[in-house]
Amino acid sequence: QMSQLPDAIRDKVKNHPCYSEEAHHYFARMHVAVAPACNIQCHYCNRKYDCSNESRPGVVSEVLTPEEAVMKTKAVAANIPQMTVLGIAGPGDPLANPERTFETFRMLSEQAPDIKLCVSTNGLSLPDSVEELAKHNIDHVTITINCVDPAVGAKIYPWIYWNNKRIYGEKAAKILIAQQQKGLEMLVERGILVKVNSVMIPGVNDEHLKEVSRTVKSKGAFLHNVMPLISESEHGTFFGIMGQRGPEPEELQDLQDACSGDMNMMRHCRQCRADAVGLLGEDRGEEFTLDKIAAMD
Ligand code: CLF
Ligand code: SF4
Repeated sequence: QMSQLPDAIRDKVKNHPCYSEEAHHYFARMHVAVAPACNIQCHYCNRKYDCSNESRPGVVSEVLTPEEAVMKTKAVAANIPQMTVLGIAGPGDPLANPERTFETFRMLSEQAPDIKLCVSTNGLSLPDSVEELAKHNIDHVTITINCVDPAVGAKIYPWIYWNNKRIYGEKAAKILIAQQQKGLEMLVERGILVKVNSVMIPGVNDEHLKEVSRTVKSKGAFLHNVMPLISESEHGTFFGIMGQRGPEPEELQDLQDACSGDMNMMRHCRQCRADAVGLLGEDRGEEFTLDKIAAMD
């Protein structure tokens, strides 16, 4: 599959464990949790936990300053030679914390230029950030797109924070969708690879995600990753809608199969924490807490 890609794209994905299924056996990623704030509310998010854009609800991530994030990245790179990608994926929205996120990227591109930089966002402020992302040579951007129809969106997003105001319902979803699609187009125009993550919520957007897949493909997204809603009662996931379940594994696979006629599907996502370290599915974050890093030198 990889051998069919144009050279320029193959170079961008061959060491990236999320963008290449083959690469994930050999290459590791790490996340630094530098982005605590968010500019929207997803029904499936509890801010006590990491961003469900990318992560499994669990224990709260330790929020790092950009300086601490750089220290941690260097310590991990020195100890895990397979670590090729540094991602910022939460615990809130990276682009809703532009100073912290871009300061981290700026320092890393100077101090550790061999590490690929990756970011995941809900997309609301993506159009305003594209230029800055391109400036830091970020080749991989993930947008979480759960809908292209505001009526569906209103069931997933109770509100967004936009131009210093809180906006609710379909009006909010319409703005979010427009920003996501515009951001996607702007990234593709600049040759930045875009992966789209979608959270499959049975009875809410499951059928609709086929249309999402076709839409993002037609705009040039490289990969589509449909992830299951993690609905564990102890996390009270999908607030406001009691009893919302996640999909069964077969339902998820059927939807991925249905989308795969039109689109490259990612099927090896492990729904990482916002502070995950190591190969996908492996979490070595405990080895690299700030006090352990301080004790290393
Ligand atoms: Fe992290 Fe996301 Fe970059 Fe990967 S994770 S910011 S693209 S480096 Fe990967 Fe983890 Fe799935 Fe994300 S397995 S949750 S898709
Ligand atoms: Fe939570 Fe992420 Fe949604 Fe923000 S974008 S509300 S952090 S799941």
